[in-house]
Order: sequence, then C-alpha cells, then structure tokens
Amino acid sequence: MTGEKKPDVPGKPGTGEPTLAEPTTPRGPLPPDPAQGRPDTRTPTGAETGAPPTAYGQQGAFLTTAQGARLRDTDHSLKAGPRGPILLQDHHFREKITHFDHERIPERVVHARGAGAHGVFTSYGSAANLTCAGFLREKGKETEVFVRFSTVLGSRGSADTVRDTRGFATKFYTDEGTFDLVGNNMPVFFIQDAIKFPDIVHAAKWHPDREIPQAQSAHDTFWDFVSLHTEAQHHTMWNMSDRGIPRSFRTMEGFGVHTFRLVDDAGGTVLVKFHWKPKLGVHSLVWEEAQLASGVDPDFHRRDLYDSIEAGAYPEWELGLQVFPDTPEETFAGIDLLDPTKVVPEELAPVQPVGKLVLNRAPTNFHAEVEQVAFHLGNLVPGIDVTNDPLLQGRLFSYLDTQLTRLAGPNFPQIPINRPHAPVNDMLRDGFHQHAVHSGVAPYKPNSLDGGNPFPTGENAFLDVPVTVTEAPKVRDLPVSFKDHFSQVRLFWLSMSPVEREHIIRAYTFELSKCYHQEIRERQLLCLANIDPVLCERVAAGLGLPAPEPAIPLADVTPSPALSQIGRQWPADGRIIGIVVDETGGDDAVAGIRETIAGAGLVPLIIAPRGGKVGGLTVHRTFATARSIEYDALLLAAAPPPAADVAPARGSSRTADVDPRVNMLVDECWRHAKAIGGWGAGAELLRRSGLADTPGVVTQESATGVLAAVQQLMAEHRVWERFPATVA
Ligand code: HDE
Repeated sequence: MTGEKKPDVPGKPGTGEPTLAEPTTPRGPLPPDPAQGRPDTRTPTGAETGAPPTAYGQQGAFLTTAQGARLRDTDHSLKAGPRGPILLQDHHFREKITHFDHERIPERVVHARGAGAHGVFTSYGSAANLTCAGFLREKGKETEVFVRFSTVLGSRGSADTVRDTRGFATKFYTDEGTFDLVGNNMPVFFIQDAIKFPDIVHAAKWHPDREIPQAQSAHDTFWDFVSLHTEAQHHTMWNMSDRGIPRSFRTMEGFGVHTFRLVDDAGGTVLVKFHWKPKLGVHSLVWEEAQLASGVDPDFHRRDLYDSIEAGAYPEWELGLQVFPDTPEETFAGIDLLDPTKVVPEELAPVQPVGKLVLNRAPTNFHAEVEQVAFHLGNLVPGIDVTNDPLLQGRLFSYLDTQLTRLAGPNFPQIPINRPHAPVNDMLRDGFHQHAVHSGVAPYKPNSLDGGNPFPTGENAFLDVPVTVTEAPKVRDLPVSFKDHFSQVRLFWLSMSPVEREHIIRAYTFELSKCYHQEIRERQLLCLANIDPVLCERVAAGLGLPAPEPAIPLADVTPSPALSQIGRQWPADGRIIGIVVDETGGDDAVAGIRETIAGAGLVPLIIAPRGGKVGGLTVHRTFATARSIEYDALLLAAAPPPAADVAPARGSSRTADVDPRVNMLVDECWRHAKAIGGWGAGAELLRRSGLADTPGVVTQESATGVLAAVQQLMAEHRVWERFPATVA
C-alpha cells in the first residue's frame, strides 16, 4: 500500500491548474484508489505463519457482518411489522450499533489535537562518525517515518491556531527497530523534573469547575503556576513569542529538547541535541490571523498539511545535531546539558545537518493512524541512548504507561501504525487484543523446549552505555545549576528583533489581562522585571499597573541571533497567492499569471464575486469566503464593484465603488503584513485606498512585473516594515 501512486486528478503541478485539487474544479468520479482497498490487518507474526494475507483483512465487493456473512439490507432494523418495535433478535442491528457505540477511544491527556503524515527520512551519512544507528550512519539510506504534529492543551476538536506549544513527534521505522523522536516546536520545557508534569498540566488545562478556557494559556491557573514556579518562565516566553502561533506545521522548527547520547561502532559517545529545520523557514501567524483562523477555519494547520501533500508541495525538514563532548560534568560552555529549561545557542554549537525528512503521504484513515499512533521515548535503537535529564527520565515511564489505557491493553505495538518494520521476536504473550498467533511452547528463557529460541545477541544489539553514576546520597533534589531561571529568558528576549519583541509584549499583556486575579498579574510582573525592564514596563503599562524593580541583577548574556525568525530569505514553494478578479475574470494577464505562479511551485487561487467560472477561469474562493489568513500574498487584477446584495461600504469614500469585501481583504492583507500587488484597475484601487506608496505594495502596469516583485517580497515571509518598531 505504501508509495502507490494516486490516480491523476486535476490540480497537479504542470497541468496549468492550481496545484491544489480544488473542490470547485468540476470532475467525474475518481477511479478506485488502490490504496483504499482492504485495510491491512495482518501482523508480522500472521504473515510468518504463511497464511494468505486475505485471511486477515477486509475484502470483496459485498457488505458483510463482522463475521463475513453477506447482508441484504443495512438500512432497516428488523421489526414486528413496518410500524412495530425492533426485535432483540436483530443481530445485524446490535452489531452495527454496539460497534458504533464504542468507536471513540480516550483522547490523549495532553497533545489530544493533532494531525499526522507519512514520509521518508534520507540520511546524509554525515553522522557516521558519531553513531552506529544505521538510519543515520549510511549515506542515502531511506527510512519510512510517520510524524504527528499537535497542540498541547486543547481537546481533540479544539482550534489549530491557538497560542500554545506544538508537538512534533516522529516515528522512524528503522531496520534496527523503531526510534521515536518525541519533540516539540520549542527547545525548552516548563519544568525540570518529570514529577511536576501533572502540576503544569493541571494548571495549564481548563479550570476544573467549568472546563474553560479551551486550548488557551490565557487564564488564572496557568499564570498562577508559572509566576510561582519560575523555572517555567523560559518556556512561557517562547509561548508568548511568535513561535506560539505557527503559520503552518511545515514552517515550524522541531526540537528533541533533552540531550541524548550517541554511541559509535567503537563504543565512543557524544552528547547531542536534535533539531528539525524546516525548508521553508520558521514562519508564524500574526495574532489577529490566529484569532480569525480559529473561527474561519479551525482546521487551518491540518488542512495546510494535507493540502500541501496533495499538491505535491511536500513539507520538508533537515534533521540536525548539536554535538557536545561527553564529559563527566555534562555541560557545554557553562550550560548544564541535563537542564531542559536551557538552550545551547547555535552560535556556540552549530546545528550539523545529518538527513532530510519529506512528508509525502496523508493518512488513509485518521483514527487508525493518527489517533492510534503511540510514541515512546524508550523506543531507542542501537547507537542512540538517553541521558539523566530528570525530565527525560520521567518521560521514559509515562508514554508506555499512558498507552495502556488509551489503547486498551499492552498489545498496541501490534496496531498497524505502531508495528516495527524490523523483524520482531519477543517473548511477550497474550493480553487484550492479541493479534499474533504465536507458535512454540516456551516464551521464557532459558528454555530447551523451543530449542533455546529466541537468542540474545551482541550483534547490532542495543547498548545501554555504562555511564558512571556518581556515588551520591538518595535525594529529592536537583543540581544547583538548575536554579538559574532567568538568564536564558533574557537571552531569548534580547535575541528577538524589535517587531518580535513588540509581539511578545502584546501577548503577555493580552494573556495577563484575561486573568481575574490581580495578585497573579502582579506576581508575573515581578518575574518580567527579572528578565528585562522595558518588557516589564510595557506590559505593566498595558495592565495599568506599576512596573516593579528586579529582585535579582539582570543577567549579562550574549544574544543568539539564530533564535530570531526574521531577517532571512526563504524559498516560497507551496505558498499561496490570491488573485482578485471581477465578473469578467479580469484581463488577459490573469491566466498567464496563474500559470506562472503554479509553474513556480506556488499555489494561485482565483478570488471572484461568485463561484463556478468567470471569464473561463475556475473560481477557487468567492468574496464571501476569502479572508487574509489563507494567502501569503494578494494580487489585484480588477477593482470589482459592490455586489447588489452586500451592505454598502463603510470607511474610505475613495473606494466606495469597490465591493466592501474586497476592501476588507486588502485591508486585512495589509494589516497582516502580506505582499500586495496590482495592475490596471487593481493598481488604481491600491492608489485610491492610499496604500500604493506603503512598504510591500507593488503597483505596475505589467502583471508579470508585479508578480516578480511580490515573489521577491515573499522570500522574507512578511513585509515587516509595516509593523511599527516601538521597542528598540
Ligand atoms: Fe509528553 N506526553 N510528557 N512531552 N508529549 C505525551 O503521551 C509527558 C514532554 C510530547 O503525537 C503523552 O501518548 C511527561 C516534553 C509530544 O502522540 C504522555 C512529560 C516534550 C506528545 C506524556 C512530558 C513532550 C506527548 C500523552 C514530563 C517535548 C504527543 C499522550 C516529564 C520534548 C505525542 C501520549 C503524539 C504526549 C507525558 C513532557 C512531547 C502523558 C510525563 C518535554 C509531542 O505520556
């Protein structure tokens, strides 16, 4: 089933159509998709018994019961006469309803809302001198992967664009067993010891009495906890920064957070931190977009992931390593590598690329794959080992434990998405939902009855690195170095550009304004005072409170420009350009522009007064649905007049002859710092609205000239000059 080509549908690159398969593109029914045959429910053990695969899966054209008996009717329950009561004897009714009643499984206690995709990881071979893990060591080696992205706080049905940390969990199905890299889009965590995980999660999730707010940290219990528990301040500032509202999953960085240990062929070790670097660069929403998307399209990130895969604009990341010598102190440049609230600036330890991840296949069935996938930090392969980071150590227990309830028993590794691609020969037996038909009589060691099978081996086997554990008393404590809670928050703050700082100030102000308890706001201001006086004063001013003095000296830190998202150029692949046309479909240039955009690997969407076709062009969005959030740039090929059934324009009388929804779209795109271009009547509209002479607005007579200038602007993601820089 893997890698099978989907039938060609309109909307593929090179067809002249937009690269997204638009639902408005008229087309006949698709031919049967070979990937949607029977679900593959074989287990590796089942296949090994030599039984035909069909013995294990669903098949055939006819509807049957779960036991394979063909059915005549599934629309009517068996009744005592057409007007009579349903008979208890109706076995099909009872099977159908009972199964339905049990369709849902418990959602994850955290990271409940997610989306996943299949892909391939290709090793560059550059880590060959660091690890014996085959999937990293061998140049060109391809390994199948499944990745699940998630928000942390919200329930399964919550909105995608809330301010939150994002999960970035990757399952590598390597030849040597499954390796799970269960990371986040932020490199630090709220707590330093796993025993506090229930505390931070109880504080950050909804209030227990009313179960509000959903998927938000803007409430009293969250700020109560983080202001009292100052080791959370670093992660909190990452959440308040633009990293808390990613533009899409494919523009997020990923981090393993903890320090891991790599082992080479000779048993030599190094300490490493894992990084995922997105090909399209790190790119975030602006706050107003995030709020709009929560209403206009709560599935914004999920949709973007699947649309981009469908369009062939496959999301890509490079896996990189920060490498540190494995010394007894486990520090680097004075930074404790076991403290998960600290980063090592990339300027001190550059991220070395070791491979490439491409996501190229959406799930076939969301429940079977995205809901049932089970990640676990203990899924390690030879060549990768853990360290004593006390957060990591606790996670090693939690993941396996949580799956026992969530996936109802100990046999969840046999669920198709969780099955290793390496041969399995364990001595684990029985339990709920046992799919394997194990042969043999001696699942114990030592045995003579099964010929001593299976045999432990030293060949290519997992190695627990024999690190020396210092002779120390048994204590409930942490190292002294973990007590520095503020210096790296200041480092992060000072590494931001002015516009990013402005966003951080606004995020703190918004969130704290949502708290009911004055003492919580005041306590958080005390924390901000220890980070930076400007930050503290600005947030205090927004809250109408006095700014307190710092309780500790401000840390003397060197900023790390690599932490900022702004100031670099990125490829524009797969990004979306909206083109506004009128009832005529705009001028002749539109069709050509659309093809140029699609040919360059971007997605052109025609925005018109109504659906269907205008002037021979397929309409993808109408004025009724088009909002700025969807577009990375906007082109105006016309200045459409107001539709008869739309309320008259308000605001500028200079553009009152233009459809107010177009005026709103242009205003929104401008406010959200998107590149805007226009030619002909479109350019005239921009001039009349007073935007033509502002940064990032292109007006020219030639449509191709406009497009070229807009594409250039898109390389920086946004027209940052439009945001007033009030923080130096
Ligand atoms: Fe998790 N975390 N976590 N976490 N975590 C879970 O496992 C936990 C932490 C992360 O898409 C749970 O299967 C503890 C850090 C991701 O399925 C649970 C601690 C990081 C996902 C759990 C942490 C993560 C989870 C809930 C503190 C980034 C979603 C459901 C010691 C490095 C995986 C599940 C998916 C999920 C426990 C902290 C990332 C309860 C105890 C740090 C991406 O086991």
